[in-house]
Amino acid sequence: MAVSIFRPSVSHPQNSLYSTNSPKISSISDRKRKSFLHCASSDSAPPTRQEVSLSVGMYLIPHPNKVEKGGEDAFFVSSDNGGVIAVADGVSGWAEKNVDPALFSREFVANVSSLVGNGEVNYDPRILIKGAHAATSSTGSATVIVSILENGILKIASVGDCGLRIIRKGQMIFSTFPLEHYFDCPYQLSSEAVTQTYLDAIVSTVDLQVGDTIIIGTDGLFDNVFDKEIVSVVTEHDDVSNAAKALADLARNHSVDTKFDSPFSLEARARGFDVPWWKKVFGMKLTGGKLDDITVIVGKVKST
Ligand SMILES: [Mn+2]
Repeated sequence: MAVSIFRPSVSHPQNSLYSTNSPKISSISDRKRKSFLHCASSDSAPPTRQEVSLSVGMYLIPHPNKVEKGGEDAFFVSSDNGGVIAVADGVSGWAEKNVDPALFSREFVANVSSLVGNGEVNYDPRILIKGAHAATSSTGSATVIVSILENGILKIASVGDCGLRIIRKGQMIFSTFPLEHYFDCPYQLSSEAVTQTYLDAIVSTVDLQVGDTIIIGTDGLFDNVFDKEIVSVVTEHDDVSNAAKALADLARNHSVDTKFDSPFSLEARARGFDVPWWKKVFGMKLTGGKLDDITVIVGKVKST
């Protein structure tokens, strides 16, 4: 098992997925409050928001067959510009065309890191996706999610089935929902003209409160772990790094458990996929988790 951390400061973006034995914690400051207040219109009082920051823990467990290359998920966590988190999941089908699915996701995430702080992005996660997609020259495709923290507000843009959850006082108060063409074929950004763009991103904004916990992950997490399990794991672990590891470990355990009735198998049956009729006669049904790369990022909202 390895923790892979994308470090944006290195100069060769495609080789910048590093492994380490200890999850990294970084503090993200929401530093743009002054300019926000400055820009507020004078005839309405600016909202008095508490200045907040995030403590972030992260954990990645590659697919068992992709451990050596570090999997095909990629992520970026920034301490610049009020906090940017980006996760991309390289679409594995490209391997059938002799294309490494990790190239597109890693380059996309490296391009997000280069664009952070660019004035044109202007705290808009959709524009950040647009720029990073345009700058990505690798062949391939990826599902992506980008969140930007500004003035206590989390702005989220998602293309495909990466996800984000927010837990407040033991309750899940926000969840993204996946977009897909058909079962197991998510919306995705790609090197081909026919697929989705930033215009297809689902955009949300959430007013954060101190104490909120944000969970961002790839489908390797959400296909294998139910929301109610996410709530209980997060509630049990105060430390964000421990929470990220515990969620990733749970997702891995479920992904290799052929008896576990996972979110993925429930969804598959709901879409009409199941064991043959003669197995149903014996009370059998399609179960099991989904083997995949598992990326989990947990952020806890703190007052600065
Ligand atoms: Mn995946």
